[in-house]
Amino acid sequence: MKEINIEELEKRFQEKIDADIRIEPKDWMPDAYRKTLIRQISQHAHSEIVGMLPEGNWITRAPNLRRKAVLLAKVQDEAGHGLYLYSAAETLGADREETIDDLHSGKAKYSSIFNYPTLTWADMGTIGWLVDGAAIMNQVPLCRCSYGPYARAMVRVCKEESFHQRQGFEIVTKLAQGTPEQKAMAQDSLNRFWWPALMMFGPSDADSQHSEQSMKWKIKRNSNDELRQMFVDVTVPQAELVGLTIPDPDLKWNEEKGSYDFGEINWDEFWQVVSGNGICNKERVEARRKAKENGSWVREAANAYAAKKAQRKAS
Ligand code: FAQ
Repeated sequence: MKEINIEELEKRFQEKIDADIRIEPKDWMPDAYRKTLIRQISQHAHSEIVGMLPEGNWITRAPNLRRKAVLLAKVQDEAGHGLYLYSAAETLGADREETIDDLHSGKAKYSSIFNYPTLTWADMGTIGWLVDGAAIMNQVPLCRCSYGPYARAMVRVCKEESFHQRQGFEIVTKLAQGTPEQKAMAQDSLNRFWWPALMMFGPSDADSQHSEQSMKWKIKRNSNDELRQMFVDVTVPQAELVGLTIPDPDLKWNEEKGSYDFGEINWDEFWQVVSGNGICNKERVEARRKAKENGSWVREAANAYAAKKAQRKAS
């Protein structure tokens, strides 16, 4: 039988990608493609799981039963997203236990946005509106990602994120149309979350290490700056509609471009947060570490039960 060399395999792989043919778990793929996907998907999974913490913090303090039920459902959805994503990473050979341990040791990244505190009820609105809004902008193109299990997981995730975005915008709208104190609370929340939401899209294209290769492999379909610009363009009119002000003195409609110009992101702050020095980084990782520790008796009991059952079956 004719042996196929690695260059030939890589060439055929890229041809499949160029023809928009999905890559599935048992297909041949370059090691670097597998590694990039495991990195991105596991970071994405961690973001969903850590992302439950800032909102989970407000479930007991939701202002009425309806708001509590909606917030509870939203936070549970995020847990589900994390689980689909850990499963998608497993289809590439990642070990779930090791992946989670990497989060707990501080080795693995997760989205910078979840290292900012949620100080008021208005933050529940702003997170849905801006954070889920940014997540959708980034994730809709991922539904066309070249790797099948990731792309398929994104379809359901995006549908749920869309509901999250609407519930957030509804909270913000209510507050912005409420008493002067409520409107001030919504504005203060927007002031604190606007710039961190823009940072969610990652470093500028000039500084993005992975974008060029990930776009060639059609893991990413748009660059970080393209998606950030699209997010600004859809979000500014929404703020105007509810009478809130985007905290950026350089924000200006550019007629020629047909989009908004906006101010410079504080990249020092971004890299500080990404490297573990944000306001809540330590607290977030500690909360996840403790959750694993507190649940160890359940896993031990389940394993002991499974072992006993297997023993009985064998005897
Ligand atoms: N935070 O070369 P690039 C959500 C890292 S889900 C932290 O541009 P890439 C749902 C990046 O990993 C939100 N780190 O990287 C929800 C890389 O480091 P590495 C999460 C960041 O991968 C809502 C380095 O910087 N979404 O919110 C960030 O091509 C509400 C260089 O960057 C996803 O994960 C950041 N913001 O592009 C839950 C979507 N940005 O790995 C609860 C999938 C960059 O070399 C409540 N991921 N880095 O050590 C992606 O689309 C991409 O991975 C990007 C980054 C766009 C995030």
